[in-house]
Amino acid sequence: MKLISTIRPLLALFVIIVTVLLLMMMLNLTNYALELWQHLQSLPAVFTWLVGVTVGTLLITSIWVIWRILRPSAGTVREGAPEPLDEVSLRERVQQAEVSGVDIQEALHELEELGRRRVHGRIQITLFGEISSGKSSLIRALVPQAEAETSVTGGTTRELMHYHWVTAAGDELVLTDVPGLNETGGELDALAMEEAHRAHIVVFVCEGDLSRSEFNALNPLLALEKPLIVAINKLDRYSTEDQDAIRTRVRERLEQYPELQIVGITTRPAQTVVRQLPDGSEEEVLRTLPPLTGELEKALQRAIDGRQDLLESLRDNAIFGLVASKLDDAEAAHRRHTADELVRKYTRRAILGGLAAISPGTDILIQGYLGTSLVRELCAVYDVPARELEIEKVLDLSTRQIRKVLPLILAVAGNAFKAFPGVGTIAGGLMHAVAYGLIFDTLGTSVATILETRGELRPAPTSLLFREKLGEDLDTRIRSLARLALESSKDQKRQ
Ligand SMILES: Nc1nc2c(ncn2[C@@H]2O[C@H](COP(=O)(O)OP(=O)(O)OP(=O)(O)O)[C@@H](O)[C@H]2O)c(=O)[nH]1
Ligand SMILES: [Mg+2]
Repeated sequence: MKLISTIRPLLALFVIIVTVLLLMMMLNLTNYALELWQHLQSLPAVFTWLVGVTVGTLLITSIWVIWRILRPSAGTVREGAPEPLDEVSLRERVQQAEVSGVDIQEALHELEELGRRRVHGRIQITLFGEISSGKSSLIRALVPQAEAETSVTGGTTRELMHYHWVTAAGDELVLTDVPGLNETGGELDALAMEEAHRAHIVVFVCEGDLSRSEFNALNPLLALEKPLIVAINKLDRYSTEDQDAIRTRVRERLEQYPELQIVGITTRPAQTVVRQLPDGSEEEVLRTLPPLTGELEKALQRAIDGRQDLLESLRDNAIFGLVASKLDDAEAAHRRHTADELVRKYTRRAILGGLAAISPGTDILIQGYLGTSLVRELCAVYDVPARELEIEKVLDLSTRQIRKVLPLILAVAGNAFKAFPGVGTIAGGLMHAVAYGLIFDTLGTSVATILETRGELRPAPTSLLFREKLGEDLDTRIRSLARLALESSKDQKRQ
C-alpha cells in the first residue's frame, strides 16, 4: 500500500508529460500536412495525383503486411513428415543413465520392441475404448478365425493380444486388443495408452454418443498426432433416425479435429425373434446377425494408403516420447533411492555423533558440518545448485521448529527404551542420539521432497514440511531409531 501511495504522484506526472508530448506531436504533424498541401496546390495537378497514389499504395501495403504478421496461424496445413525425435541422442541418454546406475530396462525394452516391429514391418492398429464397447467383438468381426474372448460382464481383456489380419486389399496388419478403459478402477489404462504409442493407427471404439470419460480419454490420443478413427459401435440398437442423430452429435463434439475419421459399425448385432414351437406356443430367441464393419475398413484403408513414411515417423516419434518418459521415471526413482540411502547414512552418523557427545546440552542444533553436507549432497543428487546462504537458512529455520517439539521427542525416546529388556537406566546421550537421528531423518526426507517437487532448495517450504513430518508416526520411527542407537552404542563399547 505504501509503495502505491509514493508511485501515484509519479504516475500523474508521467501522464501529464505524455499528454504534452502527444499534443506537440499532433500540432507539428498538422502544421506539416498543411504546408505540404499548400506546396502541392502551387504545383501542377499531376504532381498532386502522384503523391496521393504513392501515399495510398504505401498505406495499403503496410496494412497488408501487418495483417499477414498478425493473422492467426491456425488452419495451416502440416506439410510433410514431422521432424523425428533424435533416436541417436535418445540411445546415448539410455547409455549415460545406465552408467549412472539408473534401471534402464523398461526404456531399453521399448527400443528393442520398436526394432522388432520395424523388422516385421506390419502396420499396427490398436483398438482403444471403454470396457464392453466391443473391441474384442470387432477383432472377431474382422478376423473371424481369431479367438478373441467377449463377455457381457465387461473387463474380459486384461492383457495385450495381437491378431494378424490380412485385409481384402492384401495388406498385412496387426490388430491389438487392449484392456478397456476404467477396467479395475483404471489400473490397466496405462497399459492401453502405452500400446497406443506403439501403434501406427488407433481405433477408438465407443457405443453411441461419447461419454465424458471417453471424451477425456481422446485428448491424450489426439496428442499422439497419429491417424485416429472413432468407431461408433452397436448401432443395431438404434433406429435409422437415432443412428443419424448419434453420428451428427459425435461429429459436432469432435468438429475441432477435422483430421479425425468418424465411422459407424456393428460388431455383434443381435436381434430378438419370436419362434413358434411345435406345441403352438411361442418363445423369444436372440439371433446374432453378421457384423457390419465396412465403413471402418474403408477408413483404415484410407489411412494405410496414405503416406507410409509419415505413418512410420509418427509411430516412431510416439515411441521415442514413451522411451523418454520411461527414462524420466527411472531417473526419478534412482534419485529417490540415492536420496534415501544418503538420509539413512546421515541418520546413522547423527546417532553416532549424539552418542559421542560428552555432556549433551538441552539445545539441539543442526547447524554445522553434518547438516550442511547432508543438504549439499542431496542438492547434488537432484542437480540443484547448493547456495551456502540457502543451506544455512534451511538449517536455521528447521532448528527453530525443533525447539518446540524436542521435549516430546526426548520423552517418547525415553519411553521407547523401556521396551528393550536389560537396557537399565538410560543415559541422556542415548536419548539425544535418537533425537538427532530423528531430526536428520526428517530433515533429509523434507529436503529431498522439496528438491524433487520444486526443483530448487526453498528454505521456508522445507522448514514447514520438516515441522509437519517431525511429528508423523513418532512412536514407530523412534522405536526403530532407538534400536539403531542401542546397536551403535554396543558397537562403540566393543571397540
Ligand atoms: N447389440 C450389440 N452388442 C454388441 C455389439 N458388439 C459387441 N456387443 C456386446 O457387447 C458386449 C461386450 O463386448 P466385448 O467385445 O467383450 O467388449 P470389449 O470392449 O472387448 O470389452 P473389454 O474387453 O471388457 O474391455 C458383449 O456382450 C457383446 O455381445 C454390437 O454391435 N451390437
Ligand atoms: Mg475385450
